[in-house]
Amino acid sequence: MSQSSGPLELMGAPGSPYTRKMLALLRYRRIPHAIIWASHRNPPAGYPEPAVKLLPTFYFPKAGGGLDAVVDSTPIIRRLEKEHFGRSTLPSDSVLAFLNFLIEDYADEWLTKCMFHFRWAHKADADNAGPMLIFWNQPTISDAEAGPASDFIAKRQIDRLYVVGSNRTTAETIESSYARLVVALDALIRRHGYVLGARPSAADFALYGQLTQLAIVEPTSAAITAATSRRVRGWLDRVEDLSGLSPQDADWLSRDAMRASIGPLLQEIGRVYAPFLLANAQAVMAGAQSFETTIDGRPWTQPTFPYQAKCLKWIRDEFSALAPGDQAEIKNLFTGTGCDALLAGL
Ligand SMILES: N[C@@H](CCC(=O)N[C@@H](CS)C(=O)NCC(=O)O)C(=O)O
Repeated sequence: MSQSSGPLELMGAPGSPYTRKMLALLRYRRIPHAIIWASHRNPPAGYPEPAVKLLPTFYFPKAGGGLDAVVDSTPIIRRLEKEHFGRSTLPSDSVLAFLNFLIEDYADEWLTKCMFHFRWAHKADADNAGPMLIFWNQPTISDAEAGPASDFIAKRQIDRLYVVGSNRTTAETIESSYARLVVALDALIRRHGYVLGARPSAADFALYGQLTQLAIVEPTSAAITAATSRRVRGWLDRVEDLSGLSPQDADWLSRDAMRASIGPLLQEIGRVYAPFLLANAQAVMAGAQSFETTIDGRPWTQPTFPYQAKCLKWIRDEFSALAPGDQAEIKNLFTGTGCDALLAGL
């Protein structure tokens, strides 16, 4: 276990999008860190357990000694912004900062449906992912043991596809949403290099995390990405390590540049993620175990997800905290994108 002056330790896995999100962010921010490749099923000895066992788990030194096991990448990013100065991933302009929050949330909560779906819904992808999940964790396992272990994990994950809303009816909605995201991302990278300018934001790292799997590991979605945009793959390979970038404040998009470029990504978020968030939050409020709605013109059904009801609340809280002029700017940007529904009544 490290001393408080040592690198910030975290436990994660190469196949975990949120682990990859945070590793790339730590590299960009030049925060000394040490990744422990492990899982909660086989955790490193002597480290505390977090209240919710998710990857990555960060081990923050406690003031009085010892370590605090902390999960959830979005608040951890904000904590790291307070504890480490410079090379911020949060735009200085409040309108851009709000967009950053929304896009990060979309990547973490919607794109991860794409990731889980592409990983397990088609046989060719599941046949690839099963062994990968084993070898990412246990490089020395024998082939004789790896086979049954991989079959076990694949069956468990395939049986859980319904949890994220992946089924025969929703497959087209999920897959076409990923294909459109690649096009929208390509256009942003082409103009500016990153999503919100010539420097990366938390939103870039969130998109990057999911795409380290979707665009590289899963054969079906990797093929879609390569056929649509090799630029996106080039961006991914760069975002992995941006420790040598020298960001300037002027590298964030101006409001004019933002107005001219962010529309297609907002259209995509409004098309799939906004209706999902609203239907899920309504179901949580009604105490329903599951819900049915329409997303992108097709039926959608899945179990309710209380955490994602909080995501909607947090988006609305971020909006409410903006000055009236900034709120008006966001409302203008959202008009006709479907994202306006997220702010109903505000
Ligand atoms: N909101 C969390 C999500 C983290 C998460 O869902 N991690 C996945 C792995 S990528 C996980 O640990 N799932 C539970 C499991 O694998 O048992 C974050 O942003 O860090």
